[in-house]
Amino acid sequence: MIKLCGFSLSNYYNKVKFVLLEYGIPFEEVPVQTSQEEAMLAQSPLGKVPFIQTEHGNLCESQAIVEYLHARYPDKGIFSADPWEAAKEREMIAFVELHLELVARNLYKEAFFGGKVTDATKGRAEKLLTRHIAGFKRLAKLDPYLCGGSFSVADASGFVNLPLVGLTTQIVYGHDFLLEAGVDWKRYLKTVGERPAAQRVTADRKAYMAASKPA
Ligand SMILES: N[C@@H](CCC(=O)N[C@@H](CS)C(=O)NCC(=O)O)C(=O)O
Repeated sequence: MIKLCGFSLSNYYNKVKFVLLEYGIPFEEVPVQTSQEEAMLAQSPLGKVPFIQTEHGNLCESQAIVEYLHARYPDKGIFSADPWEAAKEREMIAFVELHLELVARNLYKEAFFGGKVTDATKGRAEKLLTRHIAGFKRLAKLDPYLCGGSFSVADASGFVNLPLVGLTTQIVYGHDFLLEAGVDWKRYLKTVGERPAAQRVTADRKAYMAASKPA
């Protein structure tokens, strides 16, 4: 059975977990923290989560994992059968992760971890996010799902990543760039959040946060 390694606060861990749950693929969770220790680097080359353990060995990078699951379980229909639809789902995932989340990530230190980022970092992230969110808005259907009227694998990524972008900009700049641009991620979250897979991901994330709070 596939072992999913990481922790329930990680957005990329939760993306893969969402996919495993949503498409009914059996898996086991193995709690692993990020680290730069040799033992961890031997498992995941950058010490990042998630990674999976399989009978073939380990695999990291959430999108590579999702692609592997799609190829290994072709009957599950993780990506659409139609090549165009499937390509649009991949495009959407790339947009959310590379152009939105990865840019916002430069600000997490200040948004969530009690640190500070430089004004230069803030300025650069603001410029990029403004441009990228406008592009995302041109692409995303949000009626109600990212790629249109039906849930797709892109929503596993949207569900875990869009709130981070909204919350980060709200905390760091005092306004939510997504909401301001007319991307109603809160409504989107409600819609996707009705799915049992999303509910499990959210419940586990909350439990993890509660357990990590100092007494
Ligand atoms: N591109 C990677 C990103 C994974 C990632 O950044 N994971 C974070 C946790 S959400 C991590 O391991 N951070 C620790 C580090 O960067 O050293 C993926 O899609 O899996």
